Amino acid sequence: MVTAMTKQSKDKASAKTFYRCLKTDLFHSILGFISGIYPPAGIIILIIFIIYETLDKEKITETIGDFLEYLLGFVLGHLLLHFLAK
Ligand SMILES: [Ca+2]
Repeated sequence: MVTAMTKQSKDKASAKTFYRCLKTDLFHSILGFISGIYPPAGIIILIIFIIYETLDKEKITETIGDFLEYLLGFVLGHLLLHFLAK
């Protein structure tokens, strides 16, 4: 019973971490998306993002992932702009 409870709370904790990660991943992509749609704000967002990621003490692979999420959003935003301009 105790082990079952522990497993359950562990599952809850990992689910929480998963959703928190999903939220921040989405946030990075949204920042990139805004940057792709509106480059004048994008340059400011990018500078703040780089400073934030530099100060954010985490594994380099996490940081690279964050930049890839940002880049994905940027490309999607830019693509949208490209097709709307046609
Ligand atoms: Ca980060």
